[in-house]
Amino acid sequence: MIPMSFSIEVAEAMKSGQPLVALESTIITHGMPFPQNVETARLVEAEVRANGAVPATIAVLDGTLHIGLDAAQLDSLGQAHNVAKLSRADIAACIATGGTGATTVAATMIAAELAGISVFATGGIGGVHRGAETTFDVSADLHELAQTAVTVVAAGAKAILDLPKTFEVLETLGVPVIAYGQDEIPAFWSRQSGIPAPLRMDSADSIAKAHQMRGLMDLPGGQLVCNPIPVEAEIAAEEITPVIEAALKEADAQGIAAKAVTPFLLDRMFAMTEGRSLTANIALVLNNARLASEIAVALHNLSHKSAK
Ligand code: PSU
Ligand code: MN
Repeated sequence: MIPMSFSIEVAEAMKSGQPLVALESTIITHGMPFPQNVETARLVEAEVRANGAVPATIAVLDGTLHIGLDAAQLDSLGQAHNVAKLSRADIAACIATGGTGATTVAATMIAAELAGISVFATGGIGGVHRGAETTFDVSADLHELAQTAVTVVAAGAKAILDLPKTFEVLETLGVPVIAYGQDEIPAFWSRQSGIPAPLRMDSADSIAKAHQMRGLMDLPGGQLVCNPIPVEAEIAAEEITPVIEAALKEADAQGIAAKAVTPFLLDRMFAMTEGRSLTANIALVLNNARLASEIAVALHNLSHKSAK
């Protein structure tokens, strides 16, 4: 048996058949500094509730896979040091050996599917890193989207990545990439990437129907919904690009590799923008939580209709 534990709120929601939205924990432990990380996690959960769904923040604590964290668990995770960053490769080993770890997009998708949760909100997914032609650094998030049936709402892939290569790989893997309400894929801190979106949808209902159709057709894998950051929180591409380039240069000079790359870059961007990158990151996560909740509610209504 998988040691799994459901928070009281999540257990109640499952019993009474309410829509749920999964949330990841790597953004808490490796994506934002304390105390903004814990504050943001709470705001995101509140945003999900305000939009008619129930939040399930996912993490591995002392060998148990938690679906939903209580206030004390969230607080201690947000302040803990040396928490593992778990992806598909290491989540089982962490549980089996009694470890503690935060779940990335890939690991959160795995846990959400195990728990029967179909919709997940995050900030930005991992992808193909710049220079991947020599480092081979491609996030496991991409392959997870190709095999696990969860709809992931993000503000695109993090702009520290090679975005054209990231979306090429998603196309190769057969992952539907849906821009919400615009024709271009958004670029995390900025609304535009210059990359045309393969699919565009303007309502949560359409996204829910597409999710349901993939299930009916037995197509494995999920969907990536790219929700642009709200206009008022955006950092224009001209402004953020030099900052990204400076952060990348530092990472290179210091020989930062593998799992450390994304947290290092986010942390340097935070320092170099005097916190603006973080303010934008918080705004986009909240915006994604809202859309994910609407999709979860729409999917819930669809499955009830088809059951009748
Ligand atoms: N989104 C954010 N901040 C983050 C992440 C996403 O706004 O820190 C995390 C996610 O957990 C994602 C991970 O899965 O970064 C990608 O890491 P890597 O590039 O090492 O695969
Ligand atoms: Mn990587």
